[in-house]
Amino acid sequence: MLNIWGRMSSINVRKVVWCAQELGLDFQRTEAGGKFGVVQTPEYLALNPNAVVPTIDDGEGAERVTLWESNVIVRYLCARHSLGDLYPSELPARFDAERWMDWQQTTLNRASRDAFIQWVRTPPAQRQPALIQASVCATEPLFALLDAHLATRAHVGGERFTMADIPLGCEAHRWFGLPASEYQRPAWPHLERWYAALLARPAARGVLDLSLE
Ligand SMILES: N[C@@H](CCC(=O)N[C@@H](CS)C(=O)NCC(=O)O)C(=O)O
Repeated sequence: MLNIWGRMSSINVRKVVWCAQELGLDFQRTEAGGKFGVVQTPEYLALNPNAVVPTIDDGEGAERVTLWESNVIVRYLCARHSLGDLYPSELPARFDAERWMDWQQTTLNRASRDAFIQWVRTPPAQRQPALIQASVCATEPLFALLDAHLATRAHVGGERFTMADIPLGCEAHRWFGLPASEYQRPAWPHLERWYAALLARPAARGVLDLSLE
């Protein structure tokens, strides 16, 4: 049984839950992080000394794996359960997927985070418009880049769905879910077509259809 710790309001937990659902895994999720606490307990810190979510525990005996870092967890689950499909076995396809996953974590997420935190998690009176503006200015060209990439392929890694679609799909979910009263995003037709295809995947239910609250 795969154990996942983390609250569904976290983009990083959503990646792991969606991945487990894509793979048809039997899993148990324990609420942790945010209002649920747990992450500062000695038991949790022994699993993840960063005191953040998600964390997983999987397998038994010599096969047992305890992991943190959401994109690494997605890689691990796909490698273990979907080698040659969600986890490409050919090196060019694999590292293309890896590259986009790192780009999500190090570039797109870093740019988009402030707009999300300010518009979704911060009361209006405490918001900092300069932070929002800088985040929007940094993020829109990145989504435009992804839109251009998707103009010539159905999914991030090519024609088929791979592990790379999961972190980027979760990032699109968060940006597309920004309050319409505050933000109108530019038209990104290829990105929107790709995102609609992700939303239609049965395994994305309970993840991409969640509100951001
Ligand atoms: N790079 C880490 C980031 C993990 C992270 O920052 N998680 C946030 C939620 S998205 C967290 O645990 N915040 C503290 C909390 O929820 O208590 C990953 O991808 O797993």
